[in-house]
Amino acid sequence: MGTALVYHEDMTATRLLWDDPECEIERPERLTAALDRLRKCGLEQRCLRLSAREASEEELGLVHSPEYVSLVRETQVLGKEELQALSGQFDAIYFHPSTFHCARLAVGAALQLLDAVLTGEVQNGLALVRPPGHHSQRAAASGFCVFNNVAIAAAHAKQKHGLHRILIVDWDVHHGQGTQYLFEDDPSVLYFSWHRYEHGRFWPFLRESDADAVGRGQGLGFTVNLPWNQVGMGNADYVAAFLHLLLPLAFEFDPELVLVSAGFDSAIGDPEGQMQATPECFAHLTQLLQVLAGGRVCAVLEGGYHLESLAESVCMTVQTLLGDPAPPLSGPMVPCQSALESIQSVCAAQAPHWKSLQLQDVTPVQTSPSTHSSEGRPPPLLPGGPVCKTAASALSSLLDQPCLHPAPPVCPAVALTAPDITLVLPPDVTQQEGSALNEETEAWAKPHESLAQDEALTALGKLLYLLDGMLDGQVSSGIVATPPSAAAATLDVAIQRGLSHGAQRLLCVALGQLDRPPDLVHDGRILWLNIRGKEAAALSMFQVSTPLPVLTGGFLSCILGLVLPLAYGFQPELVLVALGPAHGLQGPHAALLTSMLRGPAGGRVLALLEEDSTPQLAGILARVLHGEAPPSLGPYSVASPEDTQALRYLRGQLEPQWKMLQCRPHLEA
Ligand code: X5A
Ligand code: ZN
Repeated sequence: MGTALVYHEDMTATRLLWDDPECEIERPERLTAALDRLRKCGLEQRCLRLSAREASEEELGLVHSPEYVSLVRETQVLGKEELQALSGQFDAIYFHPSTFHCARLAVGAALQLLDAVLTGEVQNGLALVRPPGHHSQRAAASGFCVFNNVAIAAAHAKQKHGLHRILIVDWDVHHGQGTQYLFEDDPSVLYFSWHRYEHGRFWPFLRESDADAVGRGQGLGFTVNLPWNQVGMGNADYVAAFLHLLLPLAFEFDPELVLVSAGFDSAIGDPEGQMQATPECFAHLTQLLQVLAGGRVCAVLEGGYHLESLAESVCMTVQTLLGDPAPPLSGPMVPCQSALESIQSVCAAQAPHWKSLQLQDVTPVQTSPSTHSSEGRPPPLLPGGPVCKTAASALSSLLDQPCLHPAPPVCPAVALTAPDITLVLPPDVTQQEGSALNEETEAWAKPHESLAQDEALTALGKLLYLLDGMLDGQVSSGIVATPPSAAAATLDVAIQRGLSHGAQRLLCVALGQLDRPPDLVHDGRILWLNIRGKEAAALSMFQVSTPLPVLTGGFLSCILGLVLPLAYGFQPELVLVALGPAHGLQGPHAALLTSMLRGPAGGRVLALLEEDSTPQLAGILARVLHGEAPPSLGPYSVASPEDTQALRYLRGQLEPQWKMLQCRPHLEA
């Protein structure tokens, strides 16, 4: 399951033939710059290259009026003066004799991408197109857009593929008012757009771009506008908007497909957007969307006018679609007040329509919540015998698959350290017997009774070898099976090794009965997060414990509202995620958590699970660490009042120190 890249050179033909300072930024070099950079980075070669076809007039008719299609068709034979006169009838538009051809290729490219994804030929992909589409309306061109490429793709997905729930994420810096108008009463298309707004003082100057435009009729709540009222929004603002707003809605919506109106004028350097988000941020946005819809993500280029920034951001997007880990985000992860005000106003406007938002209207709760018993939880996963054999075969079949995309130089490794089998990738790591324990390591292991046996020590040696490989950058991620009684001890030794190796920030996410090792340093190098089914407590900003939510809704708000904001705020070099005794997680939930924890640490995630976990669990974790999409969680169920209360309490406690937890501005601001 690869990544498609859809393109046609003819789309470089359309260009501005007269003087117009507003339109001159939409140039052919936008496409060539992006494509050249994809080639230079070796990314184009890893994709399935598809040559764009022209959309048929019937396909254009899915969203445009016959009269408008005729009008555009007739521009093919007009002279320059006539083209200019006609262009003047629209807002920020130029026509060229090749416009009709190019615009039909742009739509055709989006449709080809969609068909390739929905027939299962590829997992995801990008269509590199001009002209862009999201400002285009039923009977009007606007903002460089002639036909609405993404809207036609959505209509086609409904009509030809029978889809019922399509999410459109418009991360272009302009409001895709065209797309909004086309679906505003349609509950089968959830349209999310953030955009430079400045209280209505930025193009296209529309009242209906504001947060209170939420759709109409049956479509109430299925239009989501996040207006940015200041320029300079950066990585923290974008990630916060995804974690606190878009993703809760998206999981509740449970889309079958994600379409991205992928404009890169929202990136740093762009003259239109004036924003600050770095190209890496688009890797993170992409990765955050890949956990939806079984990973079926179709990105279609919209704006992006700074050639360098555009090219780099396109590469980040494609690299992530290919499954590579996203590079860590730079800069302080602190959303600005204006961003928080915007996010808060959207939450307020949308809360009547979405259960997932009703819960998170956080009023800091300072009183201690009631303790939570673990009664009523699902039983732990059935013992499925040795984890290793099935995981090994899952992995080797993974490797045998004809790969459209040769893996990047740094691949995941898997060390399953049960006595009967060891499987470690890549091969140069396989040969190793694991590190011999040195004096230092033996001293760490000694106090732990559970590590007294040879087998446990051998397993430990392999884990430590893998850990070193990750810290040295030879391996990106891994899985280790620990002897059942030795999970806590193994985790303890792993942390010590990480620290002695010089790690400055280590995030431990411990699920189930795993206590924080007693002698651990308290100097901010370890962020310890225990999700286990007892009470909610923040002993310090680096030591947090929360009940294990039972229902999908509670699990999601825990991940999106607590774990990921902390992880993104901490910016760890490495994440240890340990599934300890009685972790109680279903495979899809464990896969989602593991997959999302790849984000904050540049993909460096080491998963520890007990040897007697189900084999399916190891296989599923191996696949997500390899960059595959986690399986869908299925229909949304609302969080329990206890889970909501615990989360509110913790957020109230931790928000002053961890700014990424905020989803509304300080009251005094
Ligand atoms: C697709 C896109 C921008 C139009 C700006 C007009 N259009 N001032 O980014
Ligand atoms: Zn734009």
